[in-house]
Amino acid sequence: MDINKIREDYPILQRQIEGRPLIYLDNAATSQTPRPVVEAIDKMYYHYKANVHRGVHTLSQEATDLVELTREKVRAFINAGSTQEVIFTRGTTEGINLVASSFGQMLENGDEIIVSVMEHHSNIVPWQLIGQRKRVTLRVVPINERGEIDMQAYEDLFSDNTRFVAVAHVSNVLGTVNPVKQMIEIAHRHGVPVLIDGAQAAPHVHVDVQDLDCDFYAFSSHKMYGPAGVGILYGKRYWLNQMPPYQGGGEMIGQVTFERTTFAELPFKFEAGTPDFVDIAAFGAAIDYIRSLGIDNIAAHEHELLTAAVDGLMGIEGMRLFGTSLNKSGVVSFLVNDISSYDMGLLLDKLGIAVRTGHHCAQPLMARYGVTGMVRASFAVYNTLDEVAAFVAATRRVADMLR
Ligand code: C6P
Repeated sequence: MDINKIREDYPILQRQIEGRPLIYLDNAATSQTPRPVVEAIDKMYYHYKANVHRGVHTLSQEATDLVELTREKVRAFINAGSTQEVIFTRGTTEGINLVASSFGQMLENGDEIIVSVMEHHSNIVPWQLIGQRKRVTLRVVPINERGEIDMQAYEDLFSDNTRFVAVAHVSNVLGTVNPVKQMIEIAHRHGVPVLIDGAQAAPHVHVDVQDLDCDFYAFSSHKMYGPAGVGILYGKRYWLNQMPPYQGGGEMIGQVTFERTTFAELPFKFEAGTPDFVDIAAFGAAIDYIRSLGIDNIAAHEHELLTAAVDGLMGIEGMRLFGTSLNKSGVVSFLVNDISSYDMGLLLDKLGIAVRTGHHCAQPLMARYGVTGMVRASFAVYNTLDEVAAFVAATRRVADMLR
């Protein structure tokens, strides 16, 4: 891959921050958007804007075709068996809330849900909300010092009351790529369905939902070079057919009377209201973009950046890295001595470097490590080894200043 050529598709990367070239290392929060995706948004507004699935007129049919084309692109991207299993949402958060809220109605008092200690709040709080209505408890899988799931402890957590497992494919803080295929196999041996939070995996690792055999898989477009406001929930037809609708409204119905309503077929049963059809269509362009680069090429490049960053940071006195699993995606979280993550982030910004600081929406994980926040750098395909070197040098400089 010619990274300099790739960078030309991102005008934002030409920006100066505090008089220095922007080095954008907050890709796990959101990635930047290349020209073909922005052009797809423009094209929708300029030529195809019409509500979808509702009109006989040409514009509406064309807009509908573009949305359904994205559904097919997503199906192929994650190798789902059918487009009926691909639901458009607003993002990972909404996808998980959909499952927690809908599947949650089928749970009983005393049931247990297994999550891991490295989950993002999006994969903790929706399950706790069920617990407010029913006596459902969370059982939490611990991790070892490298930030890897303790598989024996995971297996030991299953009981006769376990009804669901919800785990991240890739941790947004540690970068750990969890052995989800094995975790799903274990859960299925106990007859328990599994939701995978794929927010940090879909942009970086090859996802095959049939090979994983997961029951649900949620992810967000805006972390995948796509527009904000769109997400995907994959769900096995077997479960989606049994689950009650998440929201009511237009599009999700079969027949409505004041006495009784029947619901639409999948996937529309779970898509109440007008979807974000402009951004959904543009998400199709983002998937084309990733496919044209090749997810394996992206992963290999990010791994090179990660290795350089880890090697460089380890040379800084007082450096503490969090998440040292061998199977790790392009995320590096750290603290230097007792320098607060906020101070470090603020001063890195003065040097033009965008990193994320704080608890990363993973407070239980922060508690596990006995800290309140970390500094996190996360990589995307357009980052370069020179940027990594500048980031390491800037971190050393700030650390020396604040020591
Ligand atoms: N993590 C981060 O900086 P949404 O906001 O719905 O697109 O994604 C939520 C989400 C769920 N799971 C994981 C593992 C995530 O990393 C995220 C988003 C961002 O780490 C923003 S908090």
